[in-house]
Amino acid sequence: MTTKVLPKDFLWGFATAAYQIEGAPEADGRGPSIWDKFCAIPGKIADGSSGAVACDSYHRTGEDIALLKETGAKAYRFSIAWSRIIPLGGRDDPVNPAGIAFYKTFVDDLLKEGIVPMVTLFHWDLPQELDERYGGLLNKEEFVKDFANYAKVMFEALPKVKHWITFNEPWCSSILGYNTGLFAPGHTIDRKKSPVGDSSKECWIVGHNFLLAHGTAVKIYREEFKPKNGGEIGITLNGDAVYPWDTEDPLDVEAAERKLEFSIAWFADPIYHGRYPASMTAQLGSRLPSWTPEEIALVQGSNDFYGMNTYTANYIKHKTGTPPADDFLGNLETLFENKAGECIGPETQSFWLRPNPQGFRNLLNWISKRYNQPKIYVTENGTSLKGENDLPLEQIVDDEFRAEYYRGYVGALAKAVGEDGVNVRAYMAWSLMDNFEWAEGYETRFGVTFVDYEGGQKRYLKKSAKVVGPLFDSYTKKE
Ligand code: GBH
Repeated sequence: MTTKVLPKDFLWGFATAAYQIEGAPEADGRGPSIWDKFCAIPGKIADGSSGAVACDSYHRTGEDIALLKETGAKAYRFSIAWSRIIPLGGRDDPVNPAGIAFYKTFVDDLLKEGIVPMVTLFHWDLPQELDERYGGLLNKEEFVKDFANYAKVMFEALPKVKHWITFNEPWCSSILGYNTGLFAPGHTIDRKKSPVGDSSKECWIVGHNFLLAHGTAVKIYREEFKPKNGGEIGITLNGDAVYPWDTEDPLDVEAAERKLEFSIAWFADPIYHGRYPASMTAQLGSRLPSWTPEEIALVQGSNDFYGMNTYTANYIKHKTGTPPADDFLGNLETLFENKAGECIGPETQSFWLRPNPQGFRNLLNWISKRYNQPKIYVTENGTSLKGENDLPLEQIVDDEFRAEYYRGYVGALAKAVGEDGVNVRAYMAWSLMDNFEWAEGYETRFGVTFVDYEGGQKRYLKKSAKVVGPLFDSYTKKE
C-alpha cells in the first residue's frame, strides 16, 4: 500500500493568533480588546504578563514570513485583531485605514512568497468597547450585527484571501469566558473571581450568539463575495478525543459520546443538522437558547469546510445524580488514566494535554461520520513540552518530543485519510512560534520556533520546524 495518501493540493502550514503574537497594542490606532483589560487584572495570567509585546510580530512580519519559508510551509493561518480594524468595534464606529493596510500588506507579502493565507476573523480578542457598551458577546442583537459589519469590512479589504474562518473555538470564549472565568472577560458565578457572571446560563447564550454571528457572516460572504472572489468560509471548533474509562460500562460509553456532544456537537450539530444535540437539551433545558426558524435557517448549512482544532484525549467516566447548574461537560469526569490504570499519554507542560495520536484518528472518523464526510481542515494541532521553558537554548531547539508528536499525529491523519476515507485537506500546526499562551502567560511554549523574549524577540527554528514539511512531503501525492 502506498503511503502517498494526501491529495497533491493538500495545504499544510502553521497557525498563530493576533493577540498571542502581535504586541503593539497601541500602534497605528488599535483599540483595546477584552484581553488587554483581562491581563491587567492581577492574578488572571500565571506570570502576570500580557500580549503587550508578545513576539512583536506587528513589527516583524518579514521575519515571520522568512520563518515560514524556511519550514517550506504552503499556508499560514493567522487572525485579525478586530480592534485594529474598527478600534471601537461597532458598525457605526470609524474604520481604521492603518489597520486594514497592515493586513493587506501582510497578505500580499505572503502571496508573493507563494504562501496561502488562511484568515481567522476572531480569535477571542473582542474590542473592549463592545463589552462595555452593551455586554459584548452576551448581546445577540448588537453583537451579531457588529460582527457581520466587521466581517464584511474584511471580506472587502482582502479579496485575495480564499480561506476564511469566522470564529476560533467558540467553546473557549463561551465556557472559559463565561463559565469558569479563566479567559476574558472572566465572567463566572464564583464571586471570589468575578463580580459578574452566571455560569449556569451565560455560556449557553454566548454560544448561541456565536453561531448566529457565524451564520450571518457566511450569508454575507456567500451572497456578496464568494461569487466574485471564489473563496470559502467555515468555523473552527475545538474538541479532544475520548475513550470510555471502563469500556465494559455502557454508562461510560454513553458519557464519552456526551463529552463530544457538549464540546463539538454543541456548535457542529446546529450547523450540519439544524439542532442542538439531544443530550444537551435534556441536561440544560430552557437554559439552552432555542432556535427560531429564521435563526436556524441562517446557521444550518453554513460551513464550506469543518475547521478542527485538537490536541489531546481523555478517558471519560460518567457521573451519577443531577449535575450542578454550572456543569458544562455533560455530567462526567475527564481523566488521563482508565480503569485498568493505563495512562493516555506522556505529560507535557500543559496540564490538560497528553499526546494520543490514535485518538486523533478516532476523532477524525467521528466527525466525518456524524457530519456526513465534510471537508476537514485541521486548523490547529500541536504540543507543549514539559519543562521546556527552563532548558538552555541548545536543548530547546532539539525538541524531539514535539517532533515525535507531529510524526504521530500526522501519521494518524494519513491513516484516517488513506485507510478510513476521511476527507482532510489541510493541516496547520500550532504554532509557528512560541507565543502568549493566554492564562498561562509565556511559561508554556507551543512553537516550532523558539522566541527569545529576553533577547529582543529573536526567533530560532527548533527541530520540529524541520520535521513537519518532510512528513507531509512523504504522505502527499506528486500528481
Ligand atoms: C488552542 O486551544 C487555542 O486556539 C490557541 O490559541 C492556544 O494557544 C492553543 O490551543 C494551545 O493552548 O482546563 O479550563 O484550562 C486549544 C483548546 C481548550 C485547550 C481549553 C485548553 C483548557 C481548559 N483549549 N483547554 S481548562
